[in-house]
Amino acid sequence: RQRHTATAPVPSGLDLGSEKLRRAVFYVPCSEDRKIQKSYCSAADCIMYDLEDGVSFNRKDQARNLVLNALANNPRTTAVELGVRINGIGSGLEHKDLTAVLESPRLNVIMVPKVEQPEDIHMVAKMIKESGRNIGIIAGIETARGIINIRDIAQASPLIDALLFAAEDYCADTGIVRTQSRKELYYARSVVSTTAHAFKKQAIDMVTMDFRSKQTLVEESREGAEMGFTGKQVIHPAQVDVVQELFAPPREIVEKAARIVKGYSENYEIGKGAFDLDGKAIDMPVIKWAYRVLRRAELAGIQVDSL
Ligand code: 1VU
Repeated sequence: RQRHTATAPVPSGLDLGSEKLRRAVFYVPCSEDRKIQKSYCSAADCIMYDLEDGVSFNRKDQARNLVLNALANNPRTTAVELGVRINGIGSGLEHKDLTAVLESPRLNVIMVPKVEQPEDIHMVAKMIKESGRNIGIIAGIETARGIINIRDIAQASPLIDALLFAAEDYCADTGIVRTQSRKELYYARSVVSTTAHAFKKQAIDMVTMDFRSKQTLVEESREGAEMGFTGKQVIHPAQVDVVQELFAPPREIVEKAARIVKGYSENYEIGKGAFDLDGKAIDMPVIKWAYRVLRRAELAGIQVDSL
């Protein structure tokens, strides 16, 4: 893989080390052995074994047993992140879920659903710390209360590495009626994306529930990426590749970013901070954006040949 060879220093204040590949977060209901088997060949960046809403209430104990096998038997070792969505805080199941899944050496991340206040995270973070393990937390923002408390939730623990928005639960909580335009969700989605970036977390967008429609998936994925989300939840194997492609920077954007970084390097040599590229002014914010695009492209395995 070629890397850029700019002699100019990477612009200050740019934390590219926190960038991480987590484009598709793929829910696998842990009460269904066939789906667990299917997850073993998934190329999703993050497989999220589900103990919560994908599992009916009378299968919770069975799912808790199956999740340990699923984690142990998933044959992909380093290339995939393995997570578990536990039942919500206050459900009466969360403690049992956590105690069970923290036994697994394969667990990388825990998703806490329907987080409404920082205290919901504190108990999970405490149990992770006591286990002595290096496990991240994804905080699910799924209610109006979660939205208004999101700033405190994001700071509840350094273990939180992503905020996630769930549209269906948000509508269930508020009575909002979904429309094809998705305009009724823009505010909440923007709050989640903006807050995540403010605290250097990832932002994971809603599920496309119309899972047989590729067109809807493409539209929603493009829109989510444009709104600053770094990834998206998926519920069906056919959604994974589409989402992973659309949450990696497109080739033309990568090429443009590469030319900007190259131009930055050349102009740095002659002492120019701003320069003209194809009639567009390029200055420091654009250069920082270009570095971020190249880092994401590198993580997604996209070759940058023009450098
Ligand atoms: O070809 P096979 O029969 O071996 O496999 C089927 C099917 O079992 C498998 N598959 C999955 N495998 C793993 N994880 C999945 N999530 C998953 N979904 C399907 O793929 C093969 C083809 O499936 P299909 O096209 O025949 O689809 P089904 O009718 O079997 O399943 C459709 C649903 C929507 C029921 C299924 O995809 C599913 O259960 N998805 C997960 C739903 C879920 O987890 N919901 C909660 C999370 S979302 C949320 O909380 C926010 C609203």
